[in-house]
Amino acid sequence: MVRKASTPKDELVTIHDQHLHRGKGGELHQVAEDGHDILTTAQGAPIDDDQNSLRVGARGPAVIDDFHFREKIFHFDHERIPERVVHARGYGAHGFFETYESLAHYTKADFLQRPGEKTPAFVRFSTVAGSKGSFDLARDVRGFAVKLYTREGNWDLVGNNIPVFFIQDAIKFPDVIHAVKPEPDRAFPQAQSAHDNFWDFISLTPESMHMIMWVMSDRAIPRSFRFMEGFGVHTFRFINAKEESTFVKFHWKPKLGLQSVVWNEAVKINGADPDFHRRDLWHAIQSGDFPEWELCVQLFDEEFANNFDFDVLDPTKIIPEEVLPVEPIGRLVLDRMPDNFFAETEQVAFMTQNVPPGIGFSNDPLLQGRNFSYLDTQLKRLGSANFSHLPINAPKCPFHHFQQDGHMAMRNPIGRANYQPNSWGEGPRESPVSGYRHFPSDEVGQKVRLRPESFADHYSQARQFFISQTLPEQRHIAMALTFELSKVETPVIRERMVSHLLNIDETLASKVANALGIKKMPKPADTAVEPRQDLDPSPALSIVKNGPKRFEGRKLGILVTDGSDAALVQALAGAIAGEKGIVEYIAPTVGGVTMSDGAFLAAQQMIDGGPSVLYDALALIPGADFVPDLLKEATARDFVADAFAHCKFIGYAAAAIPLLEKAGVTELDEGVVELGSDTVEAFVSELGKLRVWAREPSTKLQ
Ligand code: HDE
Repeated sequence: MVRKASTPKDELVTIHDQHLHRGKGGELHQVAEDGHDILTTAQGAPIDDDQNSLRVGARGPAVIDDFHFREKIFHFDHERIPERVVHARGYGAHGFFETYESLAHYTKADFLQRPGEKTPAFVRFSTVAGSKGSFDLARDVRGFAVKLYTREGNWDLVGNNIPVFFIQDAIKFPDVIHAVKPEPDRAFPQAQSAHDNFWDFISLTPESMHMIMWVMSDRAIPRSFRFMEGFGVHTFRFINAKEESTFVKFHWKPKLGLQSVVWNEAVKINGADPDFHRRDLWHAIQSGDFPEWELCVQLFDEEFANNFDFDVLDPTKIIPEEVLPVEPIGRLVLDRMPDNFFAETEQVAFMTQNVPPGIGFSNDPLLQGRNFSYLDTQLKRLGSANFSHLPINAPKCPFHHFQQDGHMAMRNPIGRANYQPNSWGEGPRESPVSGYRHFPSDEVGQKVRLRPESFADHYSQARQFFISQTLPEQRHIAMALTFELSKVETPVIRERMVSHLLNIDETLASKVANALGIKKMPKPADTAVEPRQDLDPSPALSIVKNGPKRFEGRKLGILVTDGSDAALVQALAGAIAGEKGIVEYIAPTVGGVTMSDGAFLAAQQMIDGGPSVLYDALALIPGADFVPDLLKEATARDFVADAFAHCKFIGYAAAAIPLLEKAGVTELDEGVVELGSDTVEAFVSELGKLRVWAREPSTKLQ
């Protein structure tokens, strides 16, 4: 019998005459005489003293009866599970997927039948190479794994923020991952591809060249999870009720547009805030600014596949959006952080083979290998075949099967029948009508280890990606290659990479060769087929061309001191709020400042802890009397110099001119704007452009 106790209301319940307290998650706690929750052992025994272990006298030896101490330490000793062998560092959030229109014509997937239907979702973003504790701004691919809890089972779209991959066959996955991870004899470098083993493998693996262009581009240093695309990478199938199949490629498009940082900034962010990406997602969701993506599809049939320039089963190729349009079919909104990181984000088990009826696989050899791998990895990490019993992994629809027992079985079949067929009339049976049916594709052939000839062109789309970039983005690719290869100690590996670049773009190759001090240009690498020069640029591949329309979701850092112009600060903050941007104040101390009108303004950062790399744009509004102090601070000078070097917009009050000069910002451009009551609005409306790339050649960073 459960009845509510009287004090305090709605919190205390009495069950079988025991007074209990209901916690946040609905769980019950034992209650002490004075009303606080009682700490218990895992067996439920209330604990009297959690500060001292049990011993013989105050200074004597510990005794073996101390089951509380023994249990506490035992459990602590076992708190860790193996980190993921790849994608170890990640951050997840809950949300929902909302279907736009019925896709019944293409797929019987239940969650895509009814416009407006919402399906619960969990998403985990990650880096690939680094350990769980590595920094967020590594130059790396980002994982973009989505679990939709549909009414006919979980659908896991385990994608990346880059639409191609390093290798064409899953059998090479251990090699590429071994090569990028810390070298086995020295155990460094952590979370970095800038070392010999990685570039040795890559330079011996021409099929990775298209991916290398993406990984050396700014795609690999995103500003935030919120501003990056996601891709299913492989060709999948939609299957409709008539058992007809349509090929499909999946894309996630962020509603707020694409944005990345520059490398010099990434390096500094890693020092200033190694959790930059997870903090960003946390704050966005906690402040109700829910990130959103559209799920888009490219749909095509066998005929398109047969006529397309490349093999649609080859995961090192894309179908350009200009060739085959990308159509939105629904939206994903992330609106809730997990209650507990370990229970949800760490224990979530994504598996490419989790598909509901209506979604199927193609013969992409990378996808086929992945379908094999993900189940193994969950057993290794989660330690039991019952990992699907964990709430984050369990379907939210009813499920019924005869799987039983094993470590940590939390749900076993009820009744006598645990097999099928049985004579007891008990238990579930298969349904040929509504059950999952694999697409009955015709498959014939010899059992061979053979790479298809249609996978042989490794350079044409690498070139297409490169020529689709704006000039600053091309510069960044050249700089990234130069940086990475400058960390390679073996000259022959550097030269081998340049020989591949020659097949992609000669100017790029010579730029990198010069920057590396290679005196004699190597010959272009041998190619199986002649690289094509005639593929049209695809504007959809550029980040700069697909940036935001306004400053929404971005952060302006305002440098203030005592005596800052209150009216100007208020006008600026108001204009940013109008654009749905975020403002943070950086002051000499985190205690805040007294403004020109005598009002107090709280600061979020002190100058030492809030370098300008943490912001998308900056405003310098110091009080004139306090500028001489700022001029003496290296961090204040770096604040301005970095913002300028990273091509950011800088607004300044006249009082800040000596600071600009001291930071070496003397040649002003359209991105460095004096702020006054008449210029604030115009300054803020320009911020959506994010960077003044025209400034870049004059900075010393390239
Ligand atoms: Fe994965 N991958 N992968 N991968 N992958 C894993 O599964 C694997 C590949 C991706 O946030 C592992 O649960 C093989 C491509 C993401 O929990 C493991 C191959 C793409 C995540 C595994 C690939 C991905 C993983 C490690 C080559 C983009 C993180 C832990 C055939 C389309 C999911 C785990 C999360 C995780 C195997 C290639 C995306 C070992 C064998 C291509 C986003 O099973």
